[in-house]
Amino acid sequence: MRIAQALTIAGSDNGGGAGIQADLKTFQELSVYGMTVITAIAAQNTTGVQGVFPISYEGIAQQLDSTGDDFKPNAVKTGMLYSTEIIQLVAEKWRHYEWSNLVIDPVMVAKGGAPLLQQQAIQTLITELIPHARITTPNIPEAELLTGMSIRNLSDREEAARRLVQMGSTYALIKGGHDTGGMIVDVFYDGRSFHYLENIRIVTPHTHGTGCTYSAAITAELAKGSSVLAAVTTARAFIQAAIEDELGIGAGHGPTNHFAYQRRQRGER
Ligand code: PXL
Repeated sequence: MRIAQALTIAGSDNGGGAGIQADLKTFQELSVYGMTVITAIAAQNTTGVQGVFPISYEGIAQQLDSTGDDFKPNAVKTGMLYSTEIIQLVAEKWRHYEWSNLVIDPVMVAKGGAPLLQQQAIQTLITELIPHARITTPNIPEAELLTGMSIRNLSDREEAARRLVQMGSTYALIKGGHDTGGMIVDVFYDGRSFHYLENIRIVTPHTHGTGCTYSAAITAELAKGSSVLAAVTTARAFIQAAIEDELGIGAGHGPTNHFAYQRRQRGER
């Protein structure tokens, strides 16, 4: 049996709830072999980010080459890319190795406000990487920065999704978690029509790594050959379970429960 393989190009979260740690756990839970290219190391816990240490350009370039020269990932996800130079490097290697199924989680700031992408790099993300994306998955604040529009209601979310597709992302997912309602509505756009993924909001502080986990689940499903809508639908159930079955780890914003979805599938809940 040939196992589906996925690569994440992202930052490290020593606390294990976000970044490459969340991605690998999610890939594993969804039966996908995971690989990593680490862009930066964040020092953090559930109370905040204490430091961010970028990996050298050469260090990232060699990780990409070592991966691309031997492995053939079926899907690739990007998380924290940090700088213009790293985004340009990833775009160059993307073309060189002819990878497919790029999932862009346009990570910009950590929950406490620590910057994970330099301000001037947003434009590079738009011009260099988004045109290669199979799907781009911003939350509302990220979608506002990418599109330059303010997003207040559902039709704004639809317009933001249209703009991401105009930028060259084949599909777009605008996540509704930063809205305030009791229902969270994620807007999915395939270039022609919209689909709405609606879920009840779980009131909990334990949402650290939600965006990473959600986009990692999409990447895993794409690696296995799912359609993009099917991948997003499964990933939405994965993240909902991970938020509902909270682990209660740490004194602040704890991680989501990466075990929850498969435990439910096995009837263990
Ligand atoms: O959730 C965004 C994110 C992504 N990647 C890394 C992070 C965080 C948030 O803290 O630390 C490495």
